[in-house]
Amino acid sequence: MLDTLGEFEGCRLAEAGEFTRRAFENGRLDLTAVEGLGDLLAAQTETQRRHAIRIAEGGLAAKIAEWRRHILACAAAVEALLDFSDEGDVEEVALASRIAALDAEMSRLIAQPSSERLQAGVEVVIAGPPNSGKSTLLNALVGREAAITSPHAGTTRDLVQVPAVIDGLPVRITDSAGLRTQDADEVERIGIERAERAIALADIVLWLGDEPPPTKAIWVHSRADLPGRGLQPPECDVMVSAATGLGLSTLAKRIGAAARLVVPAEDVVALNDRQRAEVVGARDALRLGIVETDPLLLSEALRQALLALDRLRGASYAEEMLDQLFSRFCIGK
Ligand SMILES: Nc1nc2c(ncn2[C@@H]2O[C@H](COP(=O)(O)OP(=O)(O)OP(=O)(O)O)[C@@H](O)[C@H]2O)c(=O)[nH]1
Ligand SMILES: [Mg+2]
Repeated sequence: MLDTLGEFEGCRLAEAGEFTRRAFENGRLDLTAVEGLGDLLAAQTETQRRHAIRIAEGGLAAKIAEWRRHILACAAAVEALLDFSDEGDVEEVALASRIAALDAEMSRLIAQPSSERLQAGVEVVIAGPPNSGKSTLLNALVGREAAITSPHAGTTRDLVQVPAVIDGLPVRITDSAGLRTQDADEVERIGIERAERAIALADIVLWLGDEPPPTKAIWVHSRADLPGRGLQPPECDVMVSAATGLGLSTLAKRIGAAARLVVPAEDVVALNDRQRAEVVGARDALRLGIVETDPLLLSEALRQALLALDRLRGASYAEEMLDQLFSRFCIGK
């Protein structure tokens, strides 16, 4: 059917994201809504979907419109100051508090983790001494035999990384070589170095040792079905048995709670890195402006803030940036 249609003059397949691009170029969607739509198409978890929808439906666009309204009002007040400078005092106070409120709101958004954190997933590393049941726990958490397990200490050497969804959140779980200083051969020692690097970079460490964890971690008392291990030591956070499933759902909740601190909060508009850079630019311009005593310089600072917001909403943009953005879309979307 497509071949036949293609024989008509002027008839061709739509390009990736072409309909959305038209909507954008005709001013029906702003750039942030388009980015949100792109994230929505790529969303794999409920949390990603909710954040993407908020942006796609104009959550950020509405904020930008409000910020622009305030900045334009300030700019008008500054123009008035310039024209009638002898009666300025009252106006200046109102300006300062208005700009401080904008600064506070932008800073709140900037302080949130970026939405890229939601796409990459929260880094969870399983660590501990050899044979503590790390690989078995990984397999239990992801529901498949992702890593080799055996009674032989030193089984895992490479990092085994598995994307998963825990408690509705995207995570990447990494199983690592058991940490030990003695009896490790050369390959295992390389594995231990990798494990240590992974632990240092992790958002959340699950520590399966009987000794205290070397870093901040969720301390897991593992293999709780084995004789003599059926009681949770007071210093441990959770007791699990990968063999029987005991405690796995409690552990998942603990991981979820820790992961929620790393990703943007549920009820905020999460900025991506591009959006954050422009909001930072706008806020910093406002901050510079507010300390200016010369209304001309303040007026220029407000103009710079507006330009940053224009880049943010895509009123000015680079063609290559659009090509890159729309290449993520499916054909015809
Ligand atoms: N009964 C019982 N055995 C377990 C449990 N978890 C792991 N094991 C056993 O303990 C042994 C070691 O498990 P692994 O998961 O390979 O341990 P590991 O920490 O990954 O070990 P390395 O990769 O060598 O560092 C295996 O024989 C597992 O079957 C558990 O919850 N209950
Ligand atoms: Mg292992």
